[in-house]
Amino acid sequence: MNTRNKLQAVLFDVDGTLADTEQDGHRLAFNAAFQEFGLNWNWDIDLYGKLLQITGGKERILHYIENYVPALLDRNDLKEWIIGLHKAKTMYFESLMETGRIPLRPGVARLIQELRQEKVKLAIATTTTMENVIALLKSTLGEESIDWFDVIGAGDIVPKKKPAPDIYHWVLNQLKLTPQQCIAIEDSENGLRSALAANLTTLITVSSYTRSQDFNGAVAVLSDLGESFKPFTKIDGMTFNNQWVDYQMLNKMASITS
Ligand code: XBP
Ligand code: MG
Repeated sequence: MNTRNKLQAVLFDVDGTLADTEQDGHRLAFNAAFQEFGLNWNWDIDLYGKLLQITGGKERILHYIENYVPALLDRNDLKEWIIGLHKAKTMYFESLMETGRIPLRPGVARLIQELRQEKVKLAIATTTTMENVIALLKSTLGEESIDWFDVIGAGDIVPKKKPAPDIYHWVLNQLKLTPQQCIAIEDSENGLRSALAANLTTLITVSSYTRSQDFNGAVAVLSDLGESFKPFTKIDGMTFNNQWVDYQMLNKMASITS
């Protein structure tokens, strides 16, 4: 193994990767905000799946308006109005997270602890709003877990959201690491395109909305990170002699692909 390329950091996506937050988290928060604003919009499970092609909540609302309620485009305060609506959505999402109803996905907590023990840096590269990341980490791993991450890149910190590579470039820059020293873990095609465009070896753990997407270019596509008592299922990509994703497997991935 080329020790020069030893794994230095793991860059985690949030929505769909750390936790399955979309269907019963973000979607419900959007609908609650719509209700608060007196809108008769309802993003059902199917429609929300289609809208997920557009990353970012504010961008998703604008896309919905353009395609489903174009009369609203005449509002001259549209941008501010969307910002207000999205702020309400973020508050609903935070309250939902406080209930603790959305758990981390299999293997996530275990892998995070293992990487900390191995002194591998942890980072987050996500499209979602920072408040959402904090709320999810607090409710699942506890308040102190926020400090376990060396860098958290979230939301509007970069102008172009995934599939643009900007958020990964930003995080790598903050970490002062090269892509060859890192692994990205993603759940969606948009996330994969973003990470690959930043030259990152990318592992996919599919989530409920993303399992039939195109993951060409991923080092491996797995059902989840797996646990010793509940191994992952390999869907595509390279085979590693592991049944759950651990430090050693990620290190192998980083050295093989760099
Ligand atoms: C996640 C997203 C986010 C969330 C909502 O994509 O697209 O927009 O759905 O978050 P990824 P906000 O997992 O690829 O980062 O409403 O806070 O934008
Ligand atoms: Mg995701």
